[in-house]
Amino acid sequence: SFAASANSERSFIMVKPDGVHRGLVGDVIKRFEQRGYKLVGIKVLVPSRELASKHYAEHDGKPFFPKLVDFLSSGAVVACVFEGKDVVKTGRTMIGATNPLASAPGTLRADFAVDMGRNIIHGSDSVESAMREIALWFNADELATYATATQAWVY
Ligand code: FUP
Repeated sequence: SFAASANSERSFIMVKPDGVHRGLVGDVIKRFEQRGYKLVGIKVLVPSRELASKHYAEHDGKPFFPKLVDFLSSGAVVACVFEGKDVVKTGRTMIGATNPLASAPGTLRADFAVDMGRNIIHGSDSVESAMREIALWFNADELATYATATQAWVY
């Protein structure tokens, strides 16, 4: 059934430095577009250590945190906001498990990665995380509102 509120759910999806370095930006965006999700925000930047630390604040204090911040701020990332029905949960399914060796075949991490520290992509793990992350990485005026054919065909 049609539910406008569910269709406007948003997730923060980011191609991490290893994914950009390997030229996988298009592959990641293609998967989300062909599934029927709408790209409403996108930017390329080299994150500061401060931004990387804020993004991964939930891991602050864990043994791998310093290397995680080093890695995320080591090169360019492509930060995206995708919108559509159940995009947070479905996006996580499309991305796969944190450890690519444990990711289901057909997921982005299984198809493109073998190393937990180099798993090419980030996706918000809850609607609450998505709202926090989108506000951290984007200004409100960097997110577009527009119609797509996909909305009529898929939903
Ligand atoms: P995910 O939500 O799948 O990206 O996973 P987490 O938020 O749990 O972890 C974020 C990143 O930290 C992972 F992409 C890889 C890194 N990590 C480690 O290096 N070691 C760990 O034990 C857990 C995570």
